[in-house]
Amino acid sequence: ALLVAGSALVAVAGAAPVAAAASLSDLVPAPVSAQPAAGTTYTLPSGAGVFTEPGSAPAAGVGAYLAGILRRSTGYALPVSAAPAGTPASGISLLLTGADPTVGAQGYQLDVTAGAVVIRAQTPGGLFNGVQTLRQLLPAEIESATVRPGPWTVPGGRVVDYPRFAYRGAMLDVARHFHPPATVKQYIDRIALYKVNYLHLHLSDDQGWRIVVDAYPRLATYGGSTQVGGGAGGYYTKAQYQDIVAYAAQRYVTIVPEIDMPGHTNAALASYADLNCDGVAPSLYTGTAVGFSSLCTSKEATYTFVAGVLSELAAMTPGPYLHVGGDEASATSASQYATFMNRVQPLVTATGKSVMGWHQIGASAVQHSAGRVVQYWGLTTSDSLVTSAVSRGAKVVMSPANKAYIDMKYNAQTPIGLSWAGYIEVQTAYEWNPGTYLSGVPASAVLGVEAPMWTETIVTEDDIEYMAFPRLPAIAELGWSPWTTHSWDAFRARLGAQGPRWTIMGIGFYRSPQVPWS
Ligand code: TNX
Repeated sequence: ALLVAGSALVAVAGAAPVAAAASLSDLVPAPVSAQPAAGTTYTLPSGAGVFTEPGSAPAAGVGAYLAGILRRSTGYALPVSAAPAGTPASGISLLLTGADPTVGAQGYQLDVTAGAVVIRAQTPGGLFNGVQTLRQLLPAEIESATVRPGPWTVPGGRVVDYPRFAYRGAMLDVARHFHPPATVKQYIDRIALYKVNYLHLHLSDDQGWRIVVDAYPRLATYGGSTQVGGGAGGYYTKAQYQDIVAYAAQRYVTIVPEIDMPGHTNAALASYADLNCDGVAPSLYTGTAVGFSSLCTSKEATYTFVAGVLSELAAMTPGPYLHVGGDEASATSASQYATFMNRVQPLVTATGKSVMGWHQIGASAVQHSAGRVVQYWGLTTSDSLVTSAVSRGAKVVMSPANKAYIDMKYNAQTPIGLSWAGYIEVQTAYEWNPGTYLSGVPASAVLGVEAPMWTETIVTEDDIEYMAFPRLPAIAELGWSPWTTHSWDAFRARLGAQGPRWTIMGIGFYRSPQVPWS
């Protein structure tokens, strides 16, 4: 309450050029531990440098990323160089030694004294997560694209932090409406702010095929030529896809590509008549129905096609997963579905990747393979398909549609979005525990969480941001923060303190009345 009162005072004095200091207690996601050093503040001097672990090109890359952000608003030169031996120099150090061992592969330790800021981690990805925390500890104006006066203060103290779950994801449906590479990159920047480390791209559906496959060129040129509502659609060239993958990797985000099958395939079926059981290609589809299309599960040509598509996709995807969809295959019988998946899953593992799919692939007739992940999107808190998969060793990514689907409307007045899974206000998105949500699924079987954004009604970058903010940070916190920190009242206050940052970044977020926006 004190903090809220504090920021209100600053708002009243809004004309003052002084940037308001941030607080160690306002971090989203909440850290494992944050101990303030009362009365201690670090102020970034104009001559500060960024010092990175000697000999580590990835650490230097994280340093360059941080300096790039800080230069825009501070106007300082912030040269990046190898850290000198001994006491950390005045400035910001990113080191791969000396972190508290509890931080593990993705965590970090952040120490702020009057003389220096030091982030320590065991991996460059851990440093990157520490950098996101440091951004939130600087005044909101640090996110400005133009030079601001500062002062650029950081509250003193120590943060030791690491994630609850290894997988914290967002999904973007680029099939229902095509979203160009620049939009995907912007979304990657947004999700990285909240330590989300996977972006699942839904690359194909009835309304469009969005990735070039050299062996089947009409998938993109014809299958990608429209979208919901009949617009021009589009697709990624291989170079564009690889550029997105590389951009994501620089932000420690792994791309999970999805080719949805055997249903949700009208765009492919329209592009290649041979994939249809009757050999007749349907028309392109621009509506929003689901469950009407299927690859022909009894034709050998289908498996030649899937093998070709998956091998080209795997060759340009460094991440561990290929997502095969598998949802809403209503035009396919249960036995045809199992036959299909039992042919397709080995095609994934043959590429060296692990199978990921919507939880329907958990059916007992569908075989398990090492590293398999099922993504739960149902509306109930027990599911026999998930428990069947888990009993055979699968891990689960939790995306319950009535909690985590950020394409759902916030309320009846929300101008875009769907509502089949209900309205999802911020509190609804936040108030569930991914580790205990599904009965019979222990936390140890939960790989993490993902917030899917389907785009039947979501067309522009602004649409994406309006639906993602503030719910994406809520799901990100469920994936990152220890359950002991979970508190709606504390979260809404911390979330409210993010508002000025989003405004400065140009994010047109939903001003939920549930949140005390500062
Ligand atoms: C269901 S949930 C779908 C998608 C739709 C979405 C809209 C799931 C795996 N499939 O095909 O786009 O609802 O919210």
